[in-house]
Amino acid sequence: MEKTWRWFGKNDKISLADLRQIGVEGIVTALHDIPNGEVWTRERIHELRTYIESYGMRWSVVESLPVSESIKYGGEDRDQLIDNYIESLRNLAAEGVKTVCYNFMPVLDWARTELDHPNPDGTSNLYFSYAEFAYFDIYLVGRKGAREEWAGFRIPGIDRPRDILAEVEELRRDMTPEKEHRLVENIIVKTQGFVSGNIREDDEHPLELFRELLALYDGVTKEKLQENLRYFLSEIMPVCEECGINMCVHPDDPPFPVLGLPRIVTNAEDIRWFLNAVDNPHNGLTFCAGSLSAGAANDVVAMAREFAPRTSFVHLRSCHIFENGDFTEASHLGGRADIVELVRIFESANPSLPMRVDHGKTMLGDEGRGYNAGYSFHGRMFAMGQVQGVMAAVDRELGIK
Ligand code: DNO
Repeated sequence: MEKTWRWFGKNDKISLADLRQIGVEGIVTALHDIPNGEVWTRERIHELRTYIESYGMRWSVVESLPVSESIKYGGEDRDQLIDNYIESLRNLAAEGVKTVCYNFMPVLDWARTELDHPNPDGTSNLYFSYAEFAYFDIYLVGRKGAREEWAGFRIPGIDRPRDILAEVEELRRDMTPEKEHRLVENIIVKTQGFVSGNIREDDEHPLELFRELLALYDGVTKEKLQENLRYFLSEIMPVCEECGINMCVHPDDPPFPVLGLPRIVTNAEDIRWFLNAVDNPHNGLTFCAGSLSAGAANDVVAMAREFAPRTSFVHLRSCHIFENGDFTEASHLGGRADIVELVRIFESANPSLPMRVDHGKTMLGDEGRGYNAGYSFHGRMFAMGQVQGVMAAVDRELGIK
């Protein structure tokens, strides 16, 4: 696979010169400063592409060309927004950037409750706690019906019953305004600001904004969201075919419904549905082993075998699920995803697939450097070294040069 790295543009604290030193061949990035829904002009794409190339790498993948909320919930202006999307795709293709990652998650691009959960070895990781998430939902967002939903909640794939409401009340006993502030920051600001454009780091009232965004999805069921994805893909596919663009949807992270919002890319059945709904080789998948391994019922290796032919981009990362269902991000050589086997599968399927290591521990001075949540330098570099070693061994095994 092509070794790529997610780089957040010229303001990223990690430079392209640094990345060349650690074996990076291709860059995964986006025009992060362009508001969702606006056209990416050819000039802007050209400028960033040539900047990347001046460092001896290529712009391999766009992550992400964001899909506006209105396209997802089916707003009145969705056709105009799809036209803009198509224009951006044409401009990207004209500049030779032809792999485009996006997601179809309503409102929240990804969710974690803790960004620096300590590990016994002194490093820290991202973490998802159901109880903290439910606290946020019930007491901070104050979503109507949230308490009732959590009362009957069963964690998908986990047999052990769990009284989330009792845990929420226990958390409440020790809650402080600082802890509440941190939860809001973790769930809707620090994990979102740099990727989604819905909420920015400097928004003064993120919770109010968040409630307005949630309200856009009142009455939007799983079926409706699927229909809107089908509509979007059917509209853009002719242009993707014409220009050779591979669209690759990112699975939902975590892969289960949150905050009453539907989720449609969570497991093998969902993925089969969307690949068949618009059965075109340009309609493909970002195989994010991390997101999929956070689903207790997902067999990640079996999914890789099944979906490798429709995978255009690979994210290597692995989750560990605790007995109670909470999850954390494991080492890239541990956890549920079995990255060694995944490398075998994807190297055999297509050795030129772009792959990036996803997330990394915070370690060796990463803390306090202001990196985006999950996107440390040393932690990701360590993971990249591990994955490069796995790839070299697998390639030898398979006779791939
Ligand atoms: C988080 C990322 C996501 C991903 C988008 C793709 O670390 O995996 O933000 O880039 O969902 O559209």
